[in-house]
Amino acid sequence: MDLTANANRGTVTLKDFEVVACHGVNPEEKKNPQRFLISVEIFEDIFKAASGDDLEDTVSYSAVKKIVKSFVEGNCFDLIETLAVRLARLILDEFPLAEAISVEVKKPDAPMSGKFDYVSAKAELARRKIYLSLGANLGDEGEYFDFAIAKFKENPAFTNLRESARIVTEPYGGVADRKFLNSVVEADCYMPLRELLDFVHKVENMCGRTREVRWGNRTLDIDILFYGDVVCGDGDLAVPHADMCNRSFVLEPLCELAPNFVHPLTHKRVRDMLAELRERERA
Ligand code: PH2
Ligand code: MG
Ligand code: MG
Repeated sequence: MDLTANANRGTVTLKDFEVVACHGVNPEEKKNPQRFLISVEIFEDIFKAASGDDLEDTVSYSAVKKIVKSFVEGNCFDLIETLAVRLARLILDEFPLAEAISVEVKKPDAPMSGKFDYVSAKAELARRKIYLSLGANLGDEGEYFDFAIAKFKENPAFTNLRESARIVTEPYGGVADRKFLNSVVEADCYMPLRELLDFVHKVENMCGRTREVRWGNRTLDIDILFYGDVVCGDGDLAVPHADMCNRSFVLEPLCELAPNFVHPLTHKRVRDMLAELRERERA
């Protein structure tokens, strides 16, 4: 984790908590329980907890310990990677105050030859502010929007979800010839970026299938505008969205939610991107 970004945050940790359980690829490991040492590091605003000296304002390490014990004992995975990732997600689901997490699973008695301290797997997950653009120009656009919002809300990886006002916009780009409904969604999201892309494609497809029967053409489009301050140009995945500075149907609802969000490449605020677009449109 980046120490400077967390310099006024803090961590609560549980280190090498011992649980005896049955994870492993080996059939014997599934039969004979062995030791697992679990370390959890939770990144949060510990200064808030300290100022009120109140357990309600922090993540209780004893509550974390309880969850770790019951999850590690109550499951039986082949891989310690699976155990680490599933635990990390579960703890973020349970504790909204946790902003990021690192979970390390050590297996000191792994059944293999040679002298070693332990084998281990570590999972790191962080919640990031994400912004998504919703657009549709066929069928009952509002219904698709409602469906997508419901899908996001029922997935625990998304918290603090907000949608901008929905606006009717002229088609942009010279291909579509019907007006669009557009909005922007903000959320805190701990899904890795690839998984988020797969998830929004799944939601689009779910609408697409229904729509093909009921409305004909493809309608709901969900584009990732920002994924925290991450910059990614990986094949089909370009984040931040490459054309957002030219799209008032994106910048207007985005500005309603996050006027001061800073573009990680251009370092421009959303409000300034919108003002510059208006200026170019007038010229
Ligand atoms: N989406 C497009 C192309 N053009 N125009 C508007 N107004 N709204 C959109 O969502 C939109 C568009 C391709 O995704
Ligand atoms: Mg699009
Ligand atoms: Mg798209």
